[in-house]
Amino acid sequence: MTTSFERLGLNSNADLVNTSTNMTVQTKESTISSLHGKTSQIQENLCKDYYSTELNHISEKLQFNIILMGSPRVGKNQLINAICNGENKAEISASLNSCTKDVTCYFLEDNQQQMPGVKPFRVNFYDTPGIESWTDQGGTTAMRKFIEEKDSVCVIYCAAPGTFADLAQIRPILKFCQEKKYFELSSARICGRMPFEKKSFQFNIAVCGSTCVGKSTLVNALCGKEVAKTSSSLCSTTNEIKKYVLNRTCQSVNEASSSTEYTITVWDTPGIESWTIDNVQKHFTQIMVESTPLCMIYCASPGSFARLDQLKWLVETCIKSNIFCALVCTNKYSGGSKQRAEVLKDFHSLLTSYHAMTREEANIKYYGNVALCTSVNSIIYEDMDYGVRKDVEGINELIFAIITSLKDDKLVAWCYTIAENESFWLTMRDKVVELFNISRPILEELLQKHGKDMAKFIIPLVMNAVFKKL
Ligand SMILES: Nc1nc2c(ncn2[C@@H]2O[C@H](COP(=O)(O)OP(=O)(O)OP(=O)(O)O)[C@@H](O)[C@H]2O)c(=O)[nH]1
Ligand SMILES: [Mg+2]
Repeated sequence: MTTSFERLGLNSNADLVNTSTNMTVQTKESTISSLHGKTSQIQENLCKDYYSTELNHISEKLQFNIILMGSPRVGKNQLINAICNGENKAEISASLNSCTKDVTCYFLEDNQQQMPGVKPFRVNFYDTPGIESWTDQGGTTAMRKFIEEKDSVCVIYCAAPGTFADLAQIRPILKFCQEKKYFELSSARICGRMPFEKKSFQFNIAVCGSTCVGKSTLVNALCGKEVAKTSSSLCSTTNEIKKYVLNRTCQSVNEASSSTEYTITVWDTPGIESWTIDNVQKHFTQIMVESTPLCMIYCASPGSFARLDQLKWLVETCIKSNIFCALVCTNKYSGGSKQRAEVLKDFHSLLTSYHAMTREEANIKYYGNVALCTSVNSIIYEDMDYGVRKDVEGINELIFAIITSLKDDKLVAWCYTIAENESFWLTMRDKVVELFNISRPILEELLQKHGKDMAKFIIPLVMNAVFKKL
């Protein structure tokens, strides 16, 4: 295995100075015992906490990358062989010339600690050429890139007494590793860093718009259950800011007893059309800025009244704070198609002043990863007088569009928000699978086992896919 490291040729013997007193050199014994301890612990925890089928899927791809750095002939290859239980994996040379001219990969499959049904882990050792002979910037930059690319669990720096090492080159790399926590042999890194480092996450979603446009109905349609109270009377149901708290627990894979709590608060707000802009700012600054929602959903229905100055302030505030905006024409059949088109036109012209429209798909206009607008029918629409009946429309598409627009932990929180929406997971399953590149055989197996309760296993698969990309 080779990479594009730039080598300038070896330094002459005259350059050799003893700098080893300033460096930390890990002994073979401590490295070996640390590695064995950690791998078996990780394996045990995975077995306890994960579905076995999913575990198989993960462990198929489960690889630890360890990068060895240091000057030539300081015993990096010897160390690899020692860690690999004395197997002669890495080439050793007695000659003065370094053996390692390019990055070489040696691997160790942990076949000693196999458990029934668990595939062995693979540890890749990347033996890198001595960095003291690289051009200053080229060497450290290439090494940092390589460490990041390999997402290594550990970087071992080797130096032998009496050899030369340029600390000016090493320090930035060690600092980089420290910042990225590469020195930690952390099992959390197997499935990604983010979700398992923190123990609880708080997320918010703000839903706003004028009175009786279908805000609460949309919240229920998105969540797939009745969380918000709705009313068909002329009187407004939501006369104060209401919050619906959804608590989800995600089983952690790195500590048997621990789990990560996701708390998602949906803020269902009263109609704001009669509020002064000062009031809008006062109430929403608290929701928008202090709790930075992962998404702001603004609702307006055809023929309803909405204040564009309020909407403009909301959108602007969100965009500044990196809050995704979904402008939704709710209860789309309640007014004529002309009114519906007008609402969408207003949304479009407002959003284009912040970001150009990037695509239109399934009746959804996207404005980069900043905003979208669409129209939905959250519940069946029936007009007996005219014999009109319309099914629910656009909800699954809206959920999926938000999935494609969010990233990382916000995306996971959104998935948890709509976790109980069976209709979404069933209808949009193939799209979700395709988007996150989820293995179909694994999915089929889980489907057969767990049937309808799909969110329970599809969300961990999504999480796995999301955090692997970090
Ligand atoms: N058919 C149909 N009816 C809807 C839709 N959205 C809302 N409605 C109806 O419109 C009425 C008002 O809906 P709500 O969800 O309570 O509206 P809201 O915006 O939350 O109202 P307030 O909280 O009072 O401001 C209810 O009778 C809903 O059933 C929709 O998409 N389709
Ligand atoms: Mg309401």
